[in-house]
Amino acid sequence: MRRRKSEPYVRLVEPLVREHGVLRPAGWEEALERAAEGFRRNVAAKGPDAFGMFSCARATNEMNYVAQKFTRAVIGTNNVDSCNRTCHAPSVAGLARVFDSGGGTSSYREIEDADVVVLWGSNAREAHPIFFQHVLKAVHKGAKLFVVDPRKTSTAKWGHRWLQLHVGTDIPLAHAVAREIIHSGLANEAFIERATEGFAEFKASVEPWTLEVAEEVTGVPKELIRELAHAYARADRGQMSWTLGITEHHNGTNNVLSLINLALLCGHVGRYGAGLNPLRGQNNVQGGGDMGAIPDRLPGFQDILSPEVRAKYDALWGSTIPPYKGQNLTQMLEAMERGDMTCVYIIGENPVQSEADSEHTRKRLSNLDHVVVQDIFLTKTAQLADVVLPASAAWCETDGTFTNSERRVQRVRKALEAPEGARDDIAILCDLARRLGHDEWDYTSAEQVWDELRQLSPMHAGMTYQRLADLGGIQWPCYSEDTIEPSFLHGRLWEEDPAKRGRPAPFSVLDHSPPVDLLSDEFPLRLTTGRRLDSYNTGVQSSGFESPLRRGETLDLCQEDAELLGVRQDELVQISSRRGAIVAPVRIDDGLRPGLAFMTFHFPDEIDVNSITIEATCPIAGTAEYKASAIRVEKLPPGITEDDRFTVVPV
Ligand SMILES: Nc1nc2c(c(=O)[nH]1)N[C@H]1C(S)=C(S)[C@@H](COP(=O)(O)OP(=O)(O)OC[C@H]3O[C@@H](n4cnc5c(=O)[nH]c(N)nc54)[C@H](O)[C@@H]3O)O[C@H]1N2
Ligand SMILES: Nc1nc2c(c(=O)[nH]1)N[C@H]1C(S)=C(S)[C@@H](COP(=O)(O)OP(=O)(O)OC[C@H]3O[C@@H](n4cnc5c(=O)[nH]c(N)nc54)[C@H](O)[C@@H]3O)O[C@H]1N2
Ligand SMILES: [Mo]
Repeated sequence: MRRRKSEPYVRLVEPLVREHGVLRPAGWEEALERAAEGFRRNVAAKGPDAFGMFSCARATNEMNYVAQKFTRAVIGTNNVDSCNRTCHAPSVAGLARVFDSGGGTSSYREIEDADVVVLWGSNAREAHPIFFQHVLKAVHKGAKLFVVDPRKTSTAKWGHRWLQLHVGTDIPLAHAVAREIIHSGLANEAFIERATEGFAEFKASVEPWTLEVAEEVTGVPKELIRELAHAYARADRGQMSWTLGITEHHNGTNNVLSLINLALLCGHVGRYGAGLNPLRGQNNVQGGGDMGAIPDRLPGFQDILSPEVRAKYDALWGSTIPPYKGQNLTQMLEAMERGDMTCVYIIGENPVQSEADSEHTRKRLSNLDHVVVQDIFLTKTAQLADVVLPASAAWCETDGTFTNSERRVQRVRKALEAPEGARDDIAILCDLARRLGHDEWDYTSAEQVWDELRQLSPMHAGMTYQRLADLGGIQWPCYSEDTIEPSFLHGRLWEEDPAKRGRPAPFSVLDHSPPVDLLSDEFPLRLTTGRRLDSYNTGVQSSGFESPLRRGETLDLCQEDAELLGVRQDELVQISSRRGAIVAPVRIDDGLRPGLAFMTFHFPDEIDVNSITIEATCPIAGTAEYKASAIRVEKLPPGITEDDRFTVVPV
């Protein structure tokens, strides 16, 4: 079978501006002036909230600090966000609700010392291979690994136990685990009494979820549910890690809260070795949020609604930060549709291919008066822009810091010169700020930016570049230059003295809510989407190379479903949802259950999977339900050929 291959993206080395509908090369002076003028015009016409910033989770902390400062201090709005919205915003929201801080609670070293590790909705073997090495070290030392995933992933193959639940049934499963722990007398009553609140209501709410009921709803045999409950509760050091199988749902935050409930029940938080750890997505998505590239927090996770916090920033920045939360990425896209947001500055994001229901996103962005895209490649999003600005690649061509999932801030050093014609992300932002009337914007080094941040963010205050280099990175919080805090968070919950213990951690009462895109006779199969080791997100940085590992996009089905549909391995089929249709080859995967299909979103130039996903979002966090769409799979109708894989057929 002939397969169409994505072309590699070519590095952007000169700015582009749109003229008579097409992008043409321009000098930096012209492009920057066009970019600045468009922002000026839109803000003058409709006010600062007509502006939106998509900041870059692959770029440094310093660049994210400058991007959010530009949004707040130069433009005057809090409309700034990043791809954290598409993945772990529910983790941050859930953890912050219970513990006042949205970070993962322990360190990689502690995973190695755990005796039970649960990977819930996470394919760490492929998506977090470095973290997974730490898990394997724990396994070698005797830890028991449980994997909760609807697919038998390569991670699940390493698990001692694999719990194959139906997509979207995580709350019933977590509730049944909780009920079993309570009924077996394994709950940590001393911890519950001392450090939590709302246990009685929680206990009553999980009472209906017997092992039998849960087996019926989740598809996981009750013996396995019991085994997970007993192992996790009896563990001295129980580690719970989760990723998008939990968060990318219309009720993602509630899913996260259902796992936090289990840790509270067993006292598996606030101690060395026990913890709750969302494995973050892009290399610096943790740092982007910490730097305030989110609409409701200033750098250091400080509340935008606090007048004292804003006053501190305004004093140093000479700004007037709006006293209300900005729009998150999901809300910004809605504001574009309403006409309330008319200009956007997108740094290192490719929303046209990464957002659910991509046709809808494309329309929303196409309607804007002014779109500026700053990237290292001419992405499909950049192709819609009015101005395209070529940036240097943060990971090898700039100086700065990144923050990983264990909250460790580490130095990044420039190893290569950026190609001639590309400019540093921070330098571009400073130039634009000056054109918008802020002559004082003249950062000459990443360290200068970092030292400004350290003055404002207590949790970073003690991390000088020198210390970061000497210690090989430091986990936040780090309040002063001569101290290091414990590797885990929330030790306060174990304090005897109530004053030191602080706010109790609340249990959450949660309802089961099945996926929004309902299965029906017309759309009888569940499609879940995710990652593979060989490719990266929308493929911009990983497309166009040959490798035996790499097989391009496929529709993965189990043998039984393939036989029912009368289709074979490699046969092209049409896949339709309530949004549209695509054409892709079948791959038989016996790690799937009848009724469940899997695709990635890594090859959108060949097959645009996000043209069929649903954009139902979590009302608390704004994250889309990428993990559950309803589809129909058919043999190719007569007349449709391989070339039609590009066509979105309206249904
Ligand atoms: N190689 C590679 N690594 C990456 C990336 C990449 O593109 N390629 N992307 C990075 C990014 S941005 C992120 S956010 C992370 C994501 O890392 P992961 O979240 O681990 O990756 P996914 O494959 O999206 O989803 C994880 C698993 O969720 C399962 N799942 C689906 N539905 C459900 C459900 O209802 N319940 C449960 N319990 N599980 C379910 C899927 O079967 C899948 O195996 O990876 C990062 N690392
Ligand atoms: N169907 C489906 N869709 C999904 C998901 C899913 O599981 N299923 N997962 C979602 C998740 S978790 C995420 S995080 C998103 C990812 O969505 P995006 O972040 O939109 O996608 P990426 O492909 O990672 O795009 C990153 C862009 O950053 C640019 N870039 C890299 N380094 C730099 C730099 O230093 N400076 C600048 N200026 N640009 C740079 C790259 O060239 C690329 O264009 O996709 C989401 N979409
Ligand atoms: Mo992500």
